[in-house]
Amino acid sequence: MLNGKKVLFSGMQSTGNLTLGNYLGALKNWVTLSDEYECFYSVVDMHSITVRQDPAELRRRARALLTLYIAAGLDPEKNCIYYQSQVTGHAELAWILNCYTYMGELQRMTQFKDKSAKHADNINAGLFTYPVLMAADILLYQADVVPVGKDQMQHLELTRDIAQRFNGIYGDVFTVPEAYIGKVGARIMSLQDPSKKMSKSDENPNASIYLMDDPDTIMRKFKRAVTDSEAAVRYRDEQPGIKNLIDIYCACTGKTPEEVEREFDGKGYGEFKPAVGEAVVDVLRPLQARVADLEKDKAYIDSVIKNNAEKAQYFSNKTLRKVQKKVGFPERIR
Ligand code: ATP
Ligand code: LTN
Repeated sequence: MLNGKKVLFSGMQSTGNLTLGNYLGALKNWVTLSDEYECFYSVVDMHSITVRQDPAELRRRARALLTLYIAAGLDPEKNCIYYQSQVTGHAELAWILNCYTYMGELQRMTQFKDKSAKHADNINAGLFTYPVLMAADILLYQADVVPVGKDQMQHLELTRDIAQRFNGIYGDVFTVPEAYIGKVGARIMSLQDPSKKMSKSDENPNASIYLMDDPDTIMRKFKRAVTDSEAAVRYRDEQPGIKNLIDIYCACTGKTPEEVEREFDGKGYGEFKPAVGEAVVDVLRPLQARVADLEKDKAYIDSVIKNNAEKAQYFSNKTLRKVQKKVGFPERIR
């Protein structure tokens, strides 16, 4: 508990440009959750370097992501929005937790297996201990809840195991976090292959709507979206492409799938696809405008970065000092 509220931690990597999936499946929910919880939302740039990055590009993207958090509606006075790399406790706690995590546990992580296959020329130790750094992120702030996608559940389970193991040895040091899984329907699929999720690392740019895409690009991508030959706007598993478009339309308009089926009853995809495109444009237009405004105010963003890094450092130090004492490091004299 912090200021009478439960603590929430989540983070996103600044690799690639954010997609509509990241927004509807994560960022939009973060904004809703920010009233109820004391929130820490990090740009996890230390995780990003587990795969090779261009330095200038990484810095630019990290700032763009932080700006987007604010543009999406996260008030940086109420939510701690900060760069992971600017708070020293993440690396320090990760080291300690490394010594309480078994090789076998990390070897079982499916993301490690997937990423090693994808980056066979760079299977570095950071990629292997990625989940330990993630555990440190969460445990540093004594987070009660962690909103994550299904793909991160295995990492969250490991975080809980590490926390319980540590608490078992040293007493109640860490809060054991719970996953917060968003509503169903928040999983947005690729526009080119509806059996895969929309992902910012997809090589085909037509598969994803990027949050900064202009209206013409958005309309074009929806027109080209892979559907089927049924020619009926029905919400069913046999029509995964259309089902995905209905999910997107619902997420952007607040309508239910039944309402959408009724609205487009007897109408073809030629009418439905542009309607989905327009609904998305209507959601992204104000978001893009806020990003543009924020980008003009460099001093404001700089002050958010500085103040929140200090705030995160302050809270994380409390946990870190406790942990350092428990494991037997000498007390710091200042
Ligand atoms: P990458 O392609 O780099 O693996 P990604 O686009 O799959 O990235 P992540 O960085 O893994 O996204 O995830 C950031 C957040 O966005 C997570 O909370 C994840 O659950 C959510 N998310 C990612 N893709 C989707 C999607 N298609 N639908 C809903 N939520 C998503
Ligand atoms: N691994 C996560 C990003 C991430 C995270 C976290 C999410 C890093 N640390 C802590 C929640 C809590 C991802 O790739 N989506």
